[in-house]
Amino acid sequence: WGSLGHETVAYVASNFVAAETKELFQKLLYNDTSSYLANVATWADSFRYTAAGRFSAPFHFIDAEDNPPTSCSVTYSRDCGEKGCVVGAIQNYTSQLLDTTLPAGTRNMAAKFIVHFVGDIHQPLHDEALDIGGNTVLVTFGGVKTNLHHVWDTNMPEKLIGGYSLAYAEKWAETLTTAITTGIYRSLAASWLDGIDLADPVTTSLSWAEEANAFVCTTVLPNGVEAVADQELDGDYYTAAVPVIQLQVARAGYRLARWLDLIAQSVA
Ligand code: DCM
Ligand code: DCM
Ligand code: DCM
Ligand code: ZN
Ligand code: ZN
Repeated sequence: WGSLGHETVAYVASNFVAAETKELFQKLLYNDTSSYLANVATWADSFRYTAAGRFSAPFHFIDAEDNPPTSCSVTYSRDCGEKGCVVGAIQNYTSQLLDTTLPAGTRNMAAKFIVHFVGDIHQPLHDEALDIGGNTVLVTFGGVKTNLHHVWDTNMPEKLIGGYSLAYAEKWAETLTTAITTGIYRSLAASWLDGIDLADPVTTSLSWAEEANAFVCTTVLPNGVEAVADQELDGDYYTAAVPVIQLQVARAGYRLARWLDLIAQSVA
């Protein structure tokens, strides 16, 4: 996701965490405002472009070597590369957050990574190898030349919400929070936490990756790459994508809240 998606995931999570979780993460992040998670949500995207942060570039995705739209799947052994992947990163940085003997700076960085990666794993094209997660599929959106990955990360979320500032993210998060507590997701949200297990971050996050990757077959590339390449996607394609974007950002925020709660309970 772009900054709007990541900050919205963070605000949704802030709306559901326990008081003790908020206290722990405000301390780890040196931020006593209500935006303590949103303010660090895009840090990992700046860090990966620095010399010191290059190692973390593969941690933003898992390159599922499946065959959309005929067949979608994610397998840890097949798809998590030598240099790592988002599933392995969630495991590693979760374990750092659980180790209270580590230096504060290490756990600060781990917290920033977890907030970001739980967002990215819910973006369907972050769980797909084909065409480098859609980055080499050239398309237009509203007449502007871009690529399929960027359309999902940024163009479609920003068209839906109307901007990308922190204030827009906070507003989108309020809408999704209401949908979770009293609206269209009310009867579903509990099941989003099925199988969540702090003792097994790989199985837990792989299930999130498989669920997102399934949308590559149904919604991202329902008729294959040829059907979207060089096409204008601000039309029926956008209309079909919106419910998936809303759902995936809501799920990411709700699951991030529970993941941080489980960490806070474990170190208490
Ligand atoms: N940004 C965004 N959506 C846009 C334009 C920019 O999410 N339509 C993000 C990308 C950068 C930050 O805002 O992280 C600053 O962008 P810029 O340098 O283009 O102002
Ligand atoms: N991005 C960028 N430069 C930065 C920070 C962010 O270009 N310094 C943008 C490029 C991608 C976006 O971050 O569109 C999303 O990356 P990801 O989906 O891994 O979060
Ligand atoms: N990306 C991905 N899968 C890949 C490579 C990159 O999901 N195999 C994502 C990370 C960024 C965007 O695509 O969100 C652009 O990546 P980069 O800046 O590395 O080109
Ligand atoms: Zn992306
Ligand atoms: Zn990222």
